[in-house]
Amino acid sequence: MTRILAALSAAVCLTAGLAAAPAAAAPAAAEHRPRTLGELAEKHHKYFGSATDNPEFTDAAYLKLLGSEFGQTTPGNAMKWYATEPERGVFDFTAADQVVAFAKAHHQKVRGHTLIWHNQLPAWLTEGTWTPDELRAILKNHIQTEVRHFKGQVMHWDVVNEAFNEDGTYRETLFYKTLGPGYIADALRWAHETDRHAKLYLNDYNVDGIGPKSDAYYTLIKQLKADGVPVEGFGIQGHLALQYGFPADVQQNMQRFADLGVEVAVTELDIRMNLPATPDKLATQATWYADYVKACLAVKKCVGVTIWDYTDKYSWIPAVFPGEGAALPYDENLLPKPAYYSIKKVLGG
Ligand code: 9MR
Repeated sequence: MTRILAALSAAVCLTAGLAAAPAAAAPAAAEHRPRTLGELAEKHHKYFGSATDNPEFTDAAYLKLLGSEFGQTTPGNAMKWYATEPERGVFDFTAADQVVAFAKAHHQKVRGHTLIWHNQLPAWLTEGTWTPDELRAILKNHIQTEVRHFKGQVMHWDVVNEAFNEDGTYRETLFYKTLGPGYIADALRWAHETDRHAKLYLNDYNVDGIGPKSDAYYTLIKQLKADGVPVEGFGIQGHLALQYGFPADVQQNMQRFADLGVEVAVTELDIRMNLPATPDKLATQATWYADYVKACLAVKKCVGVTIWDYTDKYSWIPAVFPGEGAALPYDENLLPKPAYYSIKKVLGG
């Protein structure tokens, strides 16, 4: 059909004495450029993104793909407390600004990660002793200064990261121990006061399916909503491992949060395996990636998927799980793996 139309239009142009080639060639060229994961996801009104980290910014080949293939990015470390407030009251947004500037230059959305987490805190904070009033003031200042700095540039904030244990009890962090569970509602309110447009998320791992940990978030978010606290999203990290099986009920779990009135995002997807990677394992990994993305596509309020960096060259896995790796859709040479093609297919590419 396209060919017939092109031929017809060429004939018409020729008859009219006009140059036919540019008119016919332009749409053909556009049609043949393969769609990126970001563009394909956009057709579903979702984003497909990748985390990144500042040391990778010296790798031109890496940056080229980061900037072209993905519609969203998350700084993997640059927005964490140790990086942004290395001394009490002294803020440094240099690293995070670098990521945000890159995202802006490549028309990418940015997820802000993370305002409160028990890891990667500066020594001045963990080594100090604080009264509840002092810690509350420190927390409020940290949240509001960071949110203000990125106002208008960050679409989501992971306001609190990893607040629960596996059994659904509160994690005994500095914040919980000093302030009690109310620190979560306070943090959400302080962030919302500063940026009314950024969507405020709670984010965790091992909450892919229905179980004690995701139940704890379900109960908490329901209560926060009932209390009028500005929680607007649930972030499912999605750090999976082939040896533990694909989590059950991913779509149903997303849907129950959507039904509570919050949006859902897959925030840190990666699927590791025991090395060496074999064709069989890579094929299973490809199916898992596709199934995970499919679950998000099936839930209207699942707004997008972020992989926790896109290449095995820069994955966090080998350093933390010795003997495991190959977790991302591109290999260490930045070549697409079966998972890349399976994601693309599910997105309609
Ligand atoms: O990708 C991050 C890695 O570079 C850091 O060394 C690590 C420190 O714990 O944190 C990684 O990102 C984590 C994220 O912030 C929260 N969810 C788990 C991620 C993997 O550890």
